Amino acid sequence: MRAYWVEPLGLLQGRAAAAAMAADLALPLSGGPSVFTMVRLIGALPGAPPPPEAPMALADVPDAWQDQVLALTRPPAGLLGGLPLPGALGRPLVMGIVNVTPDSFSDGGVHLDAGAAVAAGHAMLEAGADLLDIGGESTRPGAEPVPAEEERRRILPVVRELAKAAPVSVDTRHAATFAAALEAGAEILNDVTALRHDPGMARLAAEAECGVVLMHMLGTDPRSMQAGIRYDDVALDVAGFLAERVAAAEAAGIDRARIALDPGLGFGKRLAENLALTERLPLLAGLGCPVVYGASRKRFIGEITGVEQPADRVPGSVAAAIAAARRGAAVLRVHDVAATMQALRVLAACEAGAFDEAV
Ligand code: HH2
Repeated sequence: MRAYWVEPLGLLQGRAAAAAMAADLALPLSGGPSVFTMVRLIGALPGAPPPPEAPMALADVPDAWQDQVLALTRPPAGLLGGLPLPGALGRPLVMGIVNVTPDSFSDGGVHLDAGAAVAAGHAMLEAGADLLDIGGESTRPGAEPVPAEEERRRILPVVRELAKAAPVSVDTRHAATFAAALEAGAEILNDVTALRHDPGMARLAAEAECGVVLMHMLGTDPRSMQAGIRYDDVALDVAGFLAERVAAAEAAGIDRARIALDPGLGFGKRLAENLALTERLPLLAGLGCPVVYGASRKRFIGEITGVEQPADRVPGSVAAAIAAARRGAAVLRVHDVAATMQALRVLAACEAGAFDEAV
């Protein structure tokens, strides 16, 4: 497990970010648009004395840590094989969720029919989605596994149609499903087990040269992931896990420029862990890969607000997405594309103090 981290703090956006950069008080987080003005040094560099524990201004960072700080500023080598990074676009990409399942926690049964799923995907693209994530197996806490054959039956016609219109990722743990999805036009693998469930998955993804989302989850089984939750420090533990999964993916031949990382909200996390991971999202910038963030309609939004029905959690979900956007997320995985796009556009205009149609 990695023994040292630099946590970016004091983030700014828009005109405030530009002013702090001009005054040499800030550095871009993963190439921007957010910048950071302070850091917390965590752990110990090999051969160097332990750093002060308190957050410090960038000017006070000891020489031995400068390289680690610089690593936070570089844009990742790529986003899932060719999609634009937030530094270039001025906002994160929006990934619309199309669950072709009877039992997903928030939209189960809504798009079970292929025609309805395809129509939902097109509506999300109309509303501004940059890519679509298609899944045929619910991974909500306690969900029963779906045979890979049934999963394929559900998603393939949907992938085939929607891949004609937009980049499509497939939310699956099964290599056989993903192999068929690639043939149907999918370009990105979204594996909630970070290539740990199916031994054939890493090789398949390497050979396909596709984008790969590696997500943190406790264990690999949604039936048991919420049992016995324990972390030393959830943000560092999740970052350490993701660092190991990037190394494993690279060892299997997957190019780092194709990898994105996701803290996996709700996958072996309670309210406190979900909030800590959101608030400390900038820590993941040190891993050098873009970050995917998915809070949409999840239980912790209901726990904060008292809203029972997942479909009624749109405003809370948008607030979480905006919090992640300000903390450097490159992709927001959402059910409610129109609401998220509206919020991102208004956020960009308010922070710039001006309206730029391109954002
Ligand atoms: N969350 C869910 C499923 N897949 N993939 C990534 N990368 N990140 C996530 O946060 C994530 C995910 C769970 O949400 P949903 O797809 O809406 O529900 P279900 O698993 O019940 O289909």
